[in-house]
Amino acid sequence: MSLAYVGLGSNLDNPIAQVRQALGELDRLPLSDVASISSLYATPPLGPQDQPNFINAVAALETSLSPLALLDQLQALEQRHRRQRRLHWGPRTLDLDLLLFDRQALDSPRLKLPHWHMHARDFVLVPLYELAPDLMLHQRPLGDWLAELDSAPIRRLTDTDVTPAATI
Ligand code: ROI
Repeated sequence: MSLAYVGLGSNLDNPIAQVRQALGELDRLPLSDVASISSLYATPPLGPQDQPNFINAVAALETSLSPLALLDQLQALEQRHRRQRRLHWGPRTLDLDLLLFDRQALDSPRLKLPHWHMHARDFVLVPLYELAPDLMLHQRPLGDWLAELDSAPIRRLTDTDVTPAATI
């Protein structure tokens, strides 16, 4: 069994529902179970500003899949959400990023572990820190990376934003 962390993001077609549905779907992937999920966060877009805010979250996944088999599953899941990605760094219905896979470091054309630039993205680090405050990233504690970021614009959704989920 391996422990993988997956970043979720959406800013189209009811993003809260997209992310919550995807969390349920992650739990149903073959040889995989969701071990924990972060809160959902409303985050200002990185990249072009003329697009809606994103909803971001992170899930911890226990899996017996290999990193590339898991990546295949995540990409198939994105396609099932009829992912739209017409513009580079533009709005999307669902993004699933494989952030970490145990302590593996990988630098292949299809997959880089840890995920490229995650150490500089508050919409990844803030939910990840919720799940794994003791995690090390590139030999530094997650909290040190976070301290360097201005995560002020990120807003954790509360029960008034999100009605309780039926299944997760
Ligand atoms: N911005 C935010 N806030 N959250 C994302 O998940 C996200 N994903 C992206 C780009 C367009 C770079 N910006 C983002 O792919």
